[in-house]
Amino acid sequence: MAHQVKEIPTKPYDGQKPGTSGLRKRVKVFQQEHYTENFIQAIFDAVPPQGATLVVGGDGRFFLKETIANILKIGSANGVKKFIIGQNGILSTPAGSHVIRKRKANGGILLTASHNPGGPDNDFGIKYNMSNGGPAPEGVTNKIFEKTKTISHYKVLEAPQVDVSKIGSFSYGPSEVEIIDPVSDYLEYLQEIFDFPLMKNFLHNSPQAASFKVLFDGMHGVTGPYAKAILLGALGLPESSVQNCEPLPDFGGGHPDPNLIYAHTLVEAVESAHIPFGAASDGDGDRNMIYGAGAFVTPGDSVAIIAEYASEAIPYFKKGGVKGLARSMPTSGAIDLVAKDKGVECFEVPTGWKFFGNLMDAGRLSICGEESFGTGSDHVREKDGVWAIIAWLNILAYVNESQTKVQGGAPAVIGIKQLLEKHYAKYGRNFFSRYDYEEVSSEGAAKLVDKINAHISSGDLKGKKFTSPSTGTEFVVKEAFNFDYTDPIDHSVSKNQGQVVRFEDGSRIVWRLSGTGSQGATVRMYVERYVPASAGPAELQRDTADGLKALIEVALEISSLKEFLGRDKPTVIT
Ligand code: VG1
Ligand code: CO
Repeated sequence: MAHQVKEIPTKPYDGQKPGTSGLRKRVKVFQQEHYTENFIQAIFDAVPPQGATLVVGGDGRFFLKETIANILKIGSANGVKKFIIGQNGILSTPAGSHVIRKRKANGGILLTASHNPGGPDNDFGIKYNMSNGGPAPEGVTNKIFEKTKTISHYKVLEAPQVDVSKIGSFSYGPSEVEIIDPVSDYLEYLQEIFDFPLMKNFLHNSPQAASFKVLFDGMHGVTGPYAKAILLGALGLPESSVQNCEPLPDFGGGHPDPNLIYAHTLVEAVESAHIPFGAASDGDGDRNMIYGAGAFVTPGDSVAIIAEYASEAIPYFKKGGVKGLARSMPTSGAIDLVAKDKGVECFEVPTGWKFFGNLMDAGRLSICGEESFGTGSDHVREKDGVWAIIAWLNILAYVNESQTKVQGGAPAVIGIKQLLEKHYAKYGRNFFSRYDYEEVSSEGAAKLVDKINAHISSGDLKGKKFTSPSTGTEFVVKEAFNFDYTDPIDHSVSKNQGQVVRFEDGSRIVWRLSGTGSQGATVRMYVERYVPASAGPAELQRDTADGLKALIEVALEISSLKEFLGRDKPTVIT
């Protein structure tokens, strides 16, 4: 049967360059005439989809349905053979990655602006993923960007809009469409990865069960249905173990970013009810925060602790082993210490999950993380919030069970706090914090970058001593450089991925411009200070802000940040 395909003339838009994680803009920008259509056609011009199977889904935010309709129209006209779409357009980012891999699709389009707020006045995003389930590497995103600059028309199939609300298959013009349950493939996979019988036993029958309560906060993002299926369904926890688990197009007006500031509903609930295990995830489900009463786990510590216990506690790693570890450059070096202890490789890659994919595909990387509340493994090719949360539950169940075996009777619960303390006592502690200056002027941000670059090229910081005005602590600069990365597998080079100043005592400061902001510029400043285990419990258990105060003062001084950005305080501290 001949299907009607129409060519619509269009003109290029400026600025359709995918950032750290796809194209992210205000909804209003995507709503401009032909704007979204241009970008979708550019994807298909860069990666021709003839005969391809394409997975499509997103985090449920405003403008999702309209975009899915466009992907179907344009994709079908460009030759997509089959679309696999989450029911109602819903697929968490990691579940999308899994569906691509499991069903051997050629790629996928994930519709999310992650942790950025949603709704008509907020953000939307489009990201292309490859057949390995991971975000397209820079070679591909650059090609997409090139296509957006010369686009002159896009193709559409002339057909009525399809209904994505019912599970099942139907044909759409020359293509096939399958609407799938967004949760079931993923749930089944997690049940293979983790020790569900161990967790169930711990949560229901162990001596610690009565006092070990769990609270998960979906922040009205995409993970609500996943968390309910896993925590309430598979693990049999009571309804009271989840909150904010209805996905909403505007995330209930909130900022779906799981950190101490935006996930305050979780923090407050955990503290007021003394809940030992709290967790939250972001809009599209790839980020996570682990927070128990009185104990916040920094993402750098979280991935290090998962790496520490994985091969003992988690069936997936018991079976496959831990091949290597990795972190993004600004992330603290806690995981490096675990890698050293275990004698496995550890990689430092630029910010953005796409940089982990080649290492995983090559069988050299099993567990990795980013300081931005991203943790994951080679089970998929995206970071995975729910995976990280269940990994923690699995590990806590394991250490408590091991302790019960040794001591018998009803030993005290080993909670998040005790596990952190144990880790610090073995490895020392990497105090870490990130300061974000959001939506500052691009001009000011450029001046800040230029100033640090001037220091880097003149070498004038080397050997220079900086003294914190409030504590008197001295820091002597060891080196200052721009972080460039050569991928060990395909040897592609990514330059200028952050400016680093390292000190003699091992502390460091990093500055980077965000690649996910949708407006103006966002400057991120990362500070890290290592305290060895020999410093003793009092030093190791200090409050983060206190442990980093001196270094932050020095970081502000070196960069003249306040002067260039005109901001006295960061927008967010994590
Ligand atoms: C930020 C984080 C980075 C993360 C990216 C996507 O990027 O710093 O670590 O990979 O967001 O996260 P940037 O360029 O703004 O610093 V999310 O949960 O999109 O998908
Ligand atoms: Co996200």
